[in-house]
Amino acid sequence: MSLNAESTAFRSALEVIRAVEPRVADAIGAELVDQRESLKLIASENYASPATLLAMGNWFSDKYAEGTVGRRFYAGCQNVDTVEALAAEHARELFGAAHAYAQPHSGIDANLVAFWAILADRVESPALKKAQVRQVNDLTEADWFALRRELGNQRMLGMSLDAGGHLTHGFRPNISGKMFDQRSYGTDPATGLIDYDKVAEAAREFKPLILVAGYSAYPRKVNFRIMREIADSVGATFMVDMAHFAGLVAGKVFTGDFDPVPHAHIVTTTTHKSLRGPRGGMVLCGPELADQVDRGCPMVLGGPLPHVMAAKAVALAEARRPDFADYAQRIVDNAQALAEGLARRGAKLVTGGTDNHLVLIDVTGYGLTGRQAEQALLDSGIVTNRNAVPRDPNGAWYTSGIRIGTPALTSRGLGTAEMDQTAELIHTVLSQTTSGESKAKYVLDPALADKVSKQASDLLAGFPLYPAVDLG
Ligand code: DSN
Repeated sequence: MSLNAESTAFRSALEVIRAVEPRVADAIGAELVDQRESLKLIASENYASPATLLAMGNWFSDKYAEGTVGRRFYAGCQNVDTVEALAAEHARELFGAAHAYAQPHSGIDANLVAFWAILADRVESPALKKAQVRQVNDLTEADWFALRRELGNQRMLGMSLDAGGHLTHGFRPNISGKMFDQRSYGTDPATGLIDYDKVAEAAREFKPLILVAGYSAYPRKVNFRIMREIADSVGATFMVDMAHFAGLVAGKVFTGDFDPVPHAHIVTTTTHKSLRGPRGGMVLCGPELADQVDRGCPMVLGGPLPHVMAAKAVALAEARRPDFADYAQRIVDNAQALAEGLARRGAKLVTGGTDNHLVLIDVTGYGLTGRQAEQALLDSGIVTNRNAVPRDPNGAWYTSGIRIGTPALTSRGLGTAEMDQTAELIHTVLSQTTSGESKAKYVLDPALADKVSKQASDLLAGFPLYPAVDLG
């Protein structure tokens, strides 16, 4: 797409919106300004391409398409079939998966599809077979009652939240914690790394139906070959949630033992983090679970979003291009440069560094809580999020960590030299901030915050965001 065409497309869209509700057009414009001017270091965010963004804003949004490609509960889905099939084809080719399901609206939805596919395969199907019926409606009341109890009485082993695991991996505030009897594996207190012997021990004791690997705040690689061996040793289904690092898998930075696709029975992801697509989710699996996964809608998902699946197809096509591998490698190079820059200046990092896209700073080294540090950085034009660190003394709300990630700034073109400058800005703010009278209060000289904001925006000026888009 030429720069002129992009500019015209976005400007025209805003004019059309402005004619109906100008405040929405203004908010969209203001969001672009904010994203242009701040150092976006939230590890789960990115900047989707203009083609991906534009694929979402159209009449596909108007179409109902429950079911799957070629097997819908609504008529007239031929064009939805085209984009859903394209998204799945690109995903299969990109990740080397036998089957791909492009409908989940988010990561939690993708995980719910996976959990219920596993439960259907491991619990429901054997019960139907035993009762010699084809489907649940044919069960007697007594058998149905027994099956419901059995479905609700299964075990999951996943990474603990404070070690970097995700809420949807069986934690009580999330539906997964209400569905499963969950136990967690953590990280080694000395190294901060996953101790696979301890995971194996927990699996032997707990005998989970599902072993989950994947994280949202663990700055290291996971050996999925070893995790699969552990799952096999106890008869568990091995599920990987690669939402955070899907872009690194797609870009072949994570290969061999560190690529989850050949090792897991089922893999879930979001499409908008390091993969740089539209907001949404996806499930990959082998042929054994494919039929159950395809029942995701209407099993746990509402009607598919064809406009988002169109955008997934576009973004996955982009990720199949050779330059995406270069992008993925630069994400990790940048994260390592940022980690080294911070550590050199005295920051305390969980595990001492990173080999993926994220860095976790333990801000107790600066005498701050995560909440204080997050706000002080935000005042200074640096957008991050607070995050628990292993065995966090400040709990999940205030926390003791700041999670930073490089997918977005790498998309914008910043490199390792700029990461060192970014480390300097972060260290300057954190070392000049002091704790206030509560875990949320802090003291930072506003003149310093303004100075750093200006330095951040000067740093970004050389890397224009959506350069074609001139909102006037
Ligand atoms: N919200 C995502 C993240 O920030 O990691 C995961 O749910």
